[in-house]
Amino acid sequence: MIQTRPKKQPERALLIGLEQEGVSKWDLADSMEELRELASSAGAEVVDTVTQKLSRPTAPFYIGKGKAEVIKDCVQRERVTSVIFNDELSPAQGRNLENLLSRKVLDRTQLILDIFAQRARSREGRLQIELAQLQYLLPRLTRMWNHLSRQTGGIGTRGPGETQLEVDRRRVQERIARLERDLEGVRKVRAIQRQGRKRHQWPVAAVVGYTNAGKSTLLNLMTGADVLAANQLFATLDPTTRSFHLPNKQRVLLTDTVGFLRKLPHTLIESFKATLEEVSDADILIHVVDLSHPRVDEQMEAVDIVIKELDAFGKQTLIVFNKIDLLDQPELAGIYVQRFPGSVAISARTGAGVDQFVQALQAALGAWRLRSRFRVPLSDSSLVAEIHRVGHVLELRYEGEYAVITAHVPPQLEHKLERFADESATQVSAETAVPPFSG
Ligand SMILES: Nc1nc2c(ncn2[C@@H]2O[C@H](COP(=O)(O)OP(=O)(O)OP(=O)(O)O)[C@@H](O)[C@H]2O)c(=O)[nH]1
Ligand SMILES: [Mg+2]
Repeated sequence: MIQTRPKKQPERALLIGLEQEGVSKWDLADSMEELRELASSAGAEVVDTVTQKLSRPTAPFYIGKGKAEVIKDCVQRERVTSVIFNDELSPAQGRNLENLLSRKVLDRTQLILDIFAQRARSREGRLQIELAQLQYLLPRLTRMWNHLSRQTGGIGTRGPGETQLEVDRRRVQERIARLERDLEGVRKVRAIQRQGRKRHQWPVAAVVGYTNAGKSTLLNLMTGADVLAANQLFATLDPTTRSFHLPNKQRVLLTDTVGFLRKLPHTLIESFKATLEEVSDADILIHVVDLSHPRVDEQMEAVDIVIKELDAFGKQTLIVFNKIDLLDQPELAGIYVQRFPGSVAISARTGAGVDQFVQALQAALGAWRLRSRFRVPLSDSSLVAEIHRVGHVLELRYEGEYAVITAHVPPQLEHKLERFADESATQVSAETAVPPFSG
């Protein structure tokens, strides 16, 4: 990445986490490790980590009052410039902690937002991140206002201050509305672009996965693209689409997009709708997994959760276990491939296993080459919605009480739709079977 800003002294960060009831020591250690990675991805230097065992966060300070005092000492001794908490803080907790510690207080959400803000390059990315930041800020404006009133001194400033707060709040709300309008425009443009791709009938595969799993590296390897691939979290923010040909000459579009993370802030997913629609609208998902990561199962689960949130669950998915060149126990690859039938194990760095990946993708897309026609009663709206969600609709007509849909659908949906197959469907697919995709 090109460093556009002058080099500053790195922030000295102290990380704080809670070991809560129902959360194992392991989970805490993991998420603290992830917080550390997030902090260094944001450019901070982690000075120390403090954890506390509590049944639940306290209302005023998140941690216990006594612990907060201990942290205050540590902050001064270690010349800490920012204190980062492992969960989202309430507006009141943030305010109290800042008052007590006299340092910048951040939570996990703000840290992630900050990394996104640093990475955003495109106009779309910037609009999305600004929206997420303002939505985070809005309920916390009082905290900012308290800072100001302290600086300008107490008596007499209260009335005008409050008015100012109202003005600020309205401004932020107006800006949010403006950003939402602009992003709606972006969504429309993206939808038109996708429509264009559909006309070509090239299947679209969205590369999804936990951040740092190797999605961009795989895209670069397959398509010769030049997407930044780096050992940092959220290296990719903007979706990039490139095409390549399978051995059978079929052309496939691969879309690389933003990585997922456990506890990904909801405001962020909401704001990144325009970008993430590339995922919900894809024909097939390629789920890239870093098999060398010690918490591989949890990462896969986190990705599934985000996929559900994006309403893309149930789409045909090809699981790709990556980074097999880094495995201490090489037999792990075989174990995982067996556990997830249809998956493949590769190294996007060395190219090992990539032939199998290509074969698996070709096989998975083979089913897409048959188009079928279905007559679905309009009363069965959930089925019509499902065809749209997991299929690739080429044509939609209404005939009385029926929707007549011509679509490519994955095998599992084809079974479900058997009884709705149009009389002439077999003939249709034989006559107008999609010619080999050509580029
Ligand atoms: N050893 C090894 N390293 C890999 C492999 N694939 C990717 N990497 C490295 O892993 C790091 C992350 O790769 P990326 O391709 O940027 O990962 P990503 O999934 O696009 O990550 P984000 O865009 O940040 O979500 C980079 O340093 C890659 O060089 C692999 O198969 N083996
Ligand atoms: Mg990437």
